[in-house]
Formats: sequence, structure tokens, C-alpha cells
Amino acid sequence: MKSPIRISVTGATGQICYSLLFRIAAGDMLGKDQPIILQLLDIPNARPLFDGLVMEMQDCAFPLLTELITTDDPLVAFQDADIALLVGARPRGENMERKDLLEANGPIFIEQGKALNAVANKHVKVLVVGNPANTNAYITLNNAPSLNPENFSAMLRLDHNRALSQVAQKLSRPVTSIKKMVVWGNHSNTQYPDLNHAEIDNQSVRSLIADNDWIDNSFVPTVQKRGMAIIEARHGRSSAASAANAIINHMQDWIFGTRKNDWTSMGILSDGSYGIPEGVIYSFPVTCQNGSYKIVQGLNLSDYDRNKMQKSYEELIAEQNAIKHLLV
Ligand code: NAX
Repeated sequence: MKSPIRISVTGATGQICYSLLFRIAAGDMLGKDQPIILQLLDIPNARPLFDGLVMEMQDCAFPLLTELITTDDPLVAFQDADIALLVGARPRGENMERKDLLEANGPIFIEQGKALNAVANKHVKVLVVGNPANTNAYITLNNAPSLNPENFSAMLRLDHNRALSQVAQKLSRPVTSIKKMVVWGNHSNTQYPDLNHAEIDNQSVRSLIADNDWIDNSFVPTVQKRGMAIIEARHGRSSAASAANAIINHMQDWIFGTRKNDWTSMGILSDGSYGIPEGVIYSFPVTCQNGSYKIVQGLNLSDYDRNKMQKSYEELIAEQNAIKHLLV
């Protein structure tokens, strides 16, 4: 029997977690033979919802769930954590710019970065989902100086999956046949979904989609604006089950490795690759192996691509500047 893995999850009584926690406890993320301990964090007002959640989790009688901890104290939630999924934040409502969330969410991620630094396992893998995810990951990392910056990531996997799905539908081919998609940049509408390197059954996707009009006026804006389209369609509620699924995909690839001859998109600390200066949490194409990621190198980029990537970078710098005063 394997020893249990400690998974901390914040925002535990929110809607993403209502999908996520049951799937993790069922073994969808770490496998059907991996026991887990869930350490759940939410704010004090969430207590009644926590009680309901705990009852439902108990009623599932999950064989892999060895312990379930609920708390409003980050120092308890992150104690010895092997994995920390930072989902809790204020969600973006209808007509709300993501930047409006910076002020509200900054202090949450400062406190949680400090708590991770103090009590988490030194090899903890941290995924920030709460928006604005890239900048929240940047804040968390900056408040956890004793942890390796490579242990932090922001979630772009939902955008990546959306891009895969758009191409699969366009070509009427299974989504699993598409490889080497990239979503560059910020998890916002400046992100750049890029299918120029994508392959389908070893053929270039561009050789099958020559239609620039579809790429520029359908594919790219559909992926970029999908979050808002879902909020509108769901009467103000943001993507939940698809976000939970993307969290599981992101962590599986990071821990168990990406597919052969494929990569994924992860928001990680830039190292200067592709002309994106060091020091921002930016989404790059990465391969994962043995629990570590590596940025895919050597992709050919046009001036058009670089211009789109630069716009997203500039937005991230503006976000960083907007929260600078919170970091001192
Ligand atoms: P909900 O509002 O349903 O849940 C948020 C939960 O976080 C609530 O239970 C709230 O009490 C809790 N919370 C607030 N402050 C907290 C704190 N200091 N510590 C712990 N918990 C705290 O939102 P939900 O739909 O679950 O979305 C969560 C976050 O994910 C939002 O910021 C949302 O914008 C973001 N998303 C990010 C995505 C991505 O791809 N990176 C996609 C989906 C989603 O939009």
C-alpha cells in the first residue's frame, strides 16, 4: 500500500471544488491505487457549506480518502502539503475585468505564499487557479522564498484544452489525435492560442486548416473569450467542471509526464525563452518528466506571433505593477 499524498485545496466550498474534490478522492488525479489526505481551506463564513461537503464526501465512502481536514487557517491547510491547489479567490462576475480582482485577491495569495513557505513540504507542487491566476502565482511565489520557484505554476490548461477542442471540432477528428498545441501568455483575453506547431496524426494542422480567417476570427477569439461566454451562458457562474478537469490534467502531466511527442501549456516563471524576459509567470509549451517541466525550445515564431506574445507579456507587467505596493 502506498503512503498517502497530502493535497491542500483552497476555495474548497466553491463551485470548482464541488467537481474537483470528488474526482480527486475517486482517484482521477493520482491514480486508483494512491491514498490521499485532503486538507481543505475556506473562509470562516464557509463553515456550514463545509459541513455539507464533509457529509457528502463521507457518504461517497471513497476507499482512497484516508483523512479529510477542513480549516480556515492556511497554516493548518498547508501543513506538510505535497500538492497545493490554490483555487479559492473571488471569481470574476459578469462585466468584471480581471484586473479589478487584483486588489481583492492580492492579500489572499500573500498570506498563502507565506503559509506554504512556513509549513508545506519543500517539494510541494503549487498550482494557482484563482484569478488573475498568473499574477496570483507570482505573488504566492514571491512570498515563499524558501521554496523552489519551479514548484509554482498557474493554470492555462483549460485554455489549452479549449484550443484542442476547437481544432478537433473543426477537423472532425478525435481530440486525442491533436498534439503540440500552445497557449502563450496570460490566462486572460490577451492569451495567444497558437496552432501553428500543432500536429494531427503526424500531419501539420496548418496543412489542413489553410483558412486564416477561421484562425484569426473564430479559433483565437473563441478560445480567448470562452471564459466570458460561459459566464454569460451560465447566468454569471464561471467555468467549473471544465476547470476542475483542467486542474486534474495539469497535475497529472506535471507529476506523471506529458505524452510522447507532445507537450502542454503551463504558466511558469519565465527564464528568457522566446524573448519573454525573466520574472513573469507566463504560459509556455512545456514537456514534463519525473515531476519536472522543461520549456520546449526552438519553435519558429513569426513577427505576428511575437507581437501577440508581447501584448500578453505587457499585460502581465501591468498587473505586477498594480500589485507592487502589496508586496513590500
Ligand atoms: P467560487 O466563488 O464558487 O468559490 C471560491 C471559493 O473561494 C469560495 O468558497 C470562497 O469562500 C473561497 N475563498 C475566498 N477567499 C478565500 C481564502 N482567503 N482562502 C480560502 N478560500 C477562499 O469560485 P469558483 O468558481 O470555484 O472559482 C474559483 C477561482 O477560479 C476564481 O478566481 C475563478 O475566477 C478562477 N478560475 C480560473 C480558471 C483558470 O483557468 N485559471 C478557470 C475557472 C475559474 O474562472
